[in-house]
Amino acid sequence: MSDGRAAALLAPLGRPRVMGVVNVTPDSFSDGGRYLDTGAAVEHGLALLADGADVLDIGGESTRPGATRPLVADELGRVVPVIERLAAQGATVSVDTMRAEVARAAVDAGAAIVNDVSGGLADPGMAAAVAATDALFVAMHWRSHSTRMYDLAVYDGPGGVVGAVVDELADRLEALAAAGLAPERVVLDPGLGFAKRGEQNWELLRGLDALDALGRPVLVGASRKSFLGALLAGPDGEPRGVEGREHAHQAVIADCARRGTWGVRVHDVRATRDTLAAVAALAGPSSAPSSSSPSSSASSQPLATDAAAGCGTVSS
Ligand code: PMM
Repeated sequence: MSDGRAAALLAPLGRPRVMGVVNVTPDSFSDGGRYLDTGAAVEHGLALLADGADVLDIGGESTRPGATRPLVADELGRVVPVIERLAAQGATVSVDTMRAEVARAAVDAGAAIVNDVSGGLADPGMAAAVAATDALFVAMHWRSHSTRMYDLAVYDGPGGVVGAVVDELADRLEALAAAGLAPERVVLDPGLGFAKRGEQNWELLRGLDALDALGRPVLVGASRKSFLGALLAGPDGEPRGVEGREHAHQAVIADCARRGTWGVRVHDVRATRDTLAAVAALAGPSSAPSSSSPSSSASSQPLATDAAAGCGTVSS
């Protein structure tokens, strides 16, 4: 087994990698049912690539609050054909799964990243399964399946939600290493919206630099999440709907870019690449992209210098 692919995905890029979301599910909170058909999912993935996605994250299980888990066979049937077709077209593919069996099949089908929202907690076989491949592993902060997660959104320790997330991700790194998955193959994610209530998400975003103490690259998934809807609630207190949250999300993206975040998981790739282009331009002329077209600024071309983008953790 070689770590070549994982190392290439971790090489400094000078801006966050853009992971475009392809939910092959009937019930995801923002796009459930739109890409359940293999052809529609592949087409959507290709559109996201054209918009400038560096990675496509293919998921077959919704994690929306209260969601029922699909059968393993159904999850496999949703994601594997989509991964095969997108990987065959040269896309860098990630699989969003909590199941070792799905992770193995996805890597066999061409996935380079296993994105596990449970960080390996949901399936005790996950760490060893990924360790036996050359895939990169995204370990997100998680406390339970979505049916119970809000009961567990309690962060009473002295470090609050930031301290707890750092401590629990440190535990994950240790457990993954004990199961054979080296920290060098792991990206960490604070898990916005997962066992976190509205304000706790903002606290985490404000305190994101604390994750750097763990020495691993960081992925952030804020796109369309309910804490943005709550921020933008109307005078009647009604949260802003999913489609009206993108401008606020792009402010989060700009902040992630400023602090050198390794990756951002997003639904609107074009808006994200536009924001990243503006951030790079603001960082200085030497870091400006060679063209304003997102798809022409290939993922191997830095848009900002590492120093400007603060990418110290990315190359760790
Ligand atoms: N959020 C969702 C699904 N997968 N993976 C990572 N690593 N981080 C996230 O924040 C994350 C994720 C839920 O969002 P969706 O239903 O729009 O996919």
